[in-house]
Amino acid sequence: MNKDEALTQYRAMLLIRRFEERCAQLYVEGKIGGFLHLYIGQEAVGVGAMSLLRPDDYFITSYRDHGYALARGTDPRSLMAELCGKVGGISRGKGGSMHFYDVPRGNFGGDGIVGGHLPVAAGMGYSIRLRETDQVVLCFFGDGAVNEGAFHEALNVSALWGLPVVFIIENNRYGMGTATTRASSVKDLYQRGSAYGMPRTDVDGMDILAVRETLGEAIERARKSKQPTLVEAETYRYRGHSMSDPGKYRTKEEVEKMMQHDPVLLFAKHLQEEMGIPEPDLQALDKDVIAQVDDAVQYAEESPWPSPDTLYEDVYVRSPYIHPRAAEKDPAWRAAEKEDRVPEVFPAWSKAEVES
Ligand SMILES: Cc1ncc(C[n+]2csc(CCOP(=O)(O)OP(=O)(O)O)c2C)c(N)n1
Ligand SMILES: [Mg+2]
Repeated sequence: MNKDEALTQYRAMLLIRRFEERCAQLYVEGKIGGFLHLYIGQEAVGVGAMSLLRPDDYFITSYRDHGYALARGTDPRSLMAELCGKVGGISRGKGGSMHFYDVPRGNFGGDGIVGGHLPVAAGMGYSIRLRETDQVVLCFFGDGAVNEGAFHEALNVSALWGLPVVFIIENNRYGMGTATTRASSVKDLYQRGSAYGMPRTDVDGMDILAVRETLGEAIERARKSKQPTLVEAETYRYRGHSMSDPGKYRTKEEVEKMMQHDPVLLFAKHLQEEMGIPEPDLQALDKDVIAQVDDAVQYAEESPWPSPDTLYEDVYVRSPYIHPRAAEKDPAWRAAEKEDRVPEVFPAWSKAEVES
């Protein structure tokens, strides 16, 4: 990583932190409604992961989803407007915090059902195989999702069919108020991959450099060898599960102790000590990020509310998959039908294809 790349990633981590600090304020002021789950403390995972993707790669996430979008380059203005339910939002204000999408950036959205998006990630990987491209899918989820049936279904089929998906558990030690140790029969969650013969590993999720190294290998394996990987990133969320969490399941001392390994501070130290970047430069960057967030808030506040006439828009996709009888006459359905079948014998990738 050269200096420019390192500073870009540092800026992305700061942007997530400052953006979400403002989100918390806006929520208290009643300007953001619904649920709001903050990613603060986990920035190294999302930023490290996004820094490795190609523009044509995909990702899909749980409801704790703002950070990945910002790291992937979604405009903070359109994200803030989305969280405020305004028309200028990336999903026209109808997705909100948990359900916005940014398909041009390969963002297939947040999902409120724990583990519900893992089979979707497998489907995305399957579509890559059918189209015979070398894209990859990153699928982010929490430690709580590993106890859902969908996790096991998705891992099994991904290993069986050789789907190019990297499954990333962000073990932040709690699923709502339940400690991971009270919910999982095994301590090392990544070892669950052994049941499906899947390559697996864990990584310090507070250290962006370690995250980049580990995920870099997993992404390469998906791209070149069409093999999934299960990665467990050990991390910590500083804020409550959502804004309504009283936090009685952990002590203040525990949170403070974890904050000593803050991913932003850790990376700042690396930038100063190993890359010779002076502290005032990092402070100037922080000021600039704060100004960018102020601008995003102003944009969101000035953006209008969606008109009531649009209430029934964007609910269903007019798709042959949803209306098969009507779609019989539709040429798109006949084309789609071909892709919609799982072949009896899944075509093996030839050695030449893998190596090319
Ligand atoms: C299938 C399902 N069960 C329960 C819930 C309620 N719920 C929402 S978030 C959550 C905790 C998930 O924790 P984890 O997967 O560790 O993610 P984190 O919030 O820590 O990022 C639960 C139980 C849900 N949304 N979906
Ligand atoms: Mg968790």
